[in-house]
Amino acid sequence: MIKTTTKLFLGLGFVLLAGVTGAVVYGNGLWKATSHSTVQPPTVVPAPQQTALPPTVDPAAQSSTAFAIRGVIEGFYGQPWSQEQRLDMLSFMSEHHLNTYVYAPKDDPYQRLRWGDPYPATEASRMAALAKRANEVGVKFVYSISPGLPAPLPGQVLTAEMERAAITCSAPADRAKLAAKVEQMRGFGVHTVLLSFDDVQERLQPADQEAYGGDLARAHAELANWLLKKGRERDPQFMLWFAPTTYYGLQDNPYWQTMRTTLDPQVPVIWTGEQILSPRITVAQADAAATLLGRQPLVWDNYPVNDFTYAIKKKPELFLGPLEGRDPELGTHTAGLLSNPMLQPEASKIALATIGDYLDHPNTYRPEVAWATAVQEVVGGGAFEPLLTFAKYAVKSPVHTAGNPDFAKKVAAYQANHADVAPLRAELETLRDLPQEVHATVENQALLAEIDPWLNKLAAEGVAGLLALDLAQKGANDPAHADLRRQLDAKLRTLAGDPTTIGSEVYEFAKSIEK
Ligand code: LTM
Repeated sequence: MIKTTTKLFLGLGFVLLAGVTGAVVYGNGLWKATSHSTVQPPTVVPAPQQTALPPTVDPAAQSSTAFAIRGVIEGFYGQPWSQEQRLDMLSFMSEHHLNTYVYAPKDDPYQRLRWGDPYPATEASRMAALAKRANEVGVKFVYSISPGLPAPLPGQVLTAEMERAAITCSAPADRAKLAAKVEQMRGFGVHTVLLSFDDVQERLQPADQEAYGGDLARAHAELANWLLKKGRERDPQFMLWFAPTTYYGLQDNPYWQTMRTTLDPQVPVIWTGEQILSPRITVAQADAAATLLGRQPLVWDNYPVNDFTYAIKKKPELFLGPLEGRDPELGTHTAGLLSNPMLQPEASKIALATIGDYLDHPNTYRPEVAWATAVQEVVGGGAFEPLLTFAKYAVKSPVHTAGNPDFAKKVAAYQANHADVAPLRAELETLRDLPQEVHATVENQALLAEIDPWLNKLAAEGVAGLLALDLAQKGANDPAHADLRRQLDAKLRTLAGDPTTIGSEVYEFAKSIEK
């Protein structure tokens, strides 16, 4: 039985707690949120043939279950990565079995709001340099273009100019602009383009209303088919990928019905899993999505992306845990997997290194082992244990819903027997001293600059935890009791006022003693 709640929400400021699954769904823009109790794939449309990408690493060295497309999609909202960060990331990717980089920053105006304008000289030479580096290191460079009318972020106002700039899919002039942008990319050596209609408004320009009878999916699919044909005329290597407006879930819908019957079967289609931020992605889900989309899905995996912790939660978090919850056989049931990273490229490398391992040899992937290796590598020399201690407080995420189990055990032992306080105190002292320890051991300065706010927040929580323990060990009549309570209250107030979020279990422990 499928239980369906369909709601329309305008704006990004939205979090849906999806019933029994406990999954958190973040919606950007105008979108449909659906909760499912079971998966019922429709009985239509055979899966079309997949177009295999040329491998960029020696296939003999790969496991037979490796994903064909193993990538990173810079597809988040917020400050895009810099040129230097991207160049460095391309090298990192090629060392970590990651063979595809998709350029899709939501906040590059030429990628989205000003999609119709070619890159001016400076930006064009940067783009050319990126494509060149990608080619040199054996990474396929894919360019995303998002010509739809953006769904506004909270607080963002859509201007008349934005409305005008949005594509009219049937208009020859707009099609020419799209083809010209593809041509500009070809000039940089880019042969694959992702036509992105994620997070756009589900309404067509007036001329398209008429041309497509108000059918959004038809407008998108016919534009994509046209672009594929046009691109191929000019470039035999040209490939088109497609990010649909409905890009998650397992509920059949009119948009996907049109996609699977109308969109050229050679075009891989993006899907983020059962949710936008999917805790699990299974073979059964991928197979159901393949039936619904008319082709194996190209997974856009929203891990370790953290843009929504800024834009929606307004409490920035880092996600430093390994990839988890993806079936080992997924590589042969999908067209590939692209990981959407965090705003912080260095910190993202921890999860990305584990994702590279998973995508290359999913059958033997062990998250904990891959994680320790990744942390060790990203430190850049020196001891890695302090950074690992820090990372353990930043594992709670859409793919891993528990906090640090070691800390939980120490708290439980203390709560069961207050004499068993030493391990908890030692851990809190470690947290208090962690900024110095991490700075003394981590050689990767860029990483330190990225993580410092969270490092300092965690240390402050450690101090609060120590104050809480001191308070708990003083009787109410002790002269120091009142002063300790004042200090703890003040510390907790400061912590609560700082939106930087990490190690909330430490804060919760201190708060529980304060009460
Ligand atoms: O996931 C997709 C296809 N689109 C957007 C991403 O750009 C964004 O980074 C993630 C996470 O907030 N959510 C989306 O819906």
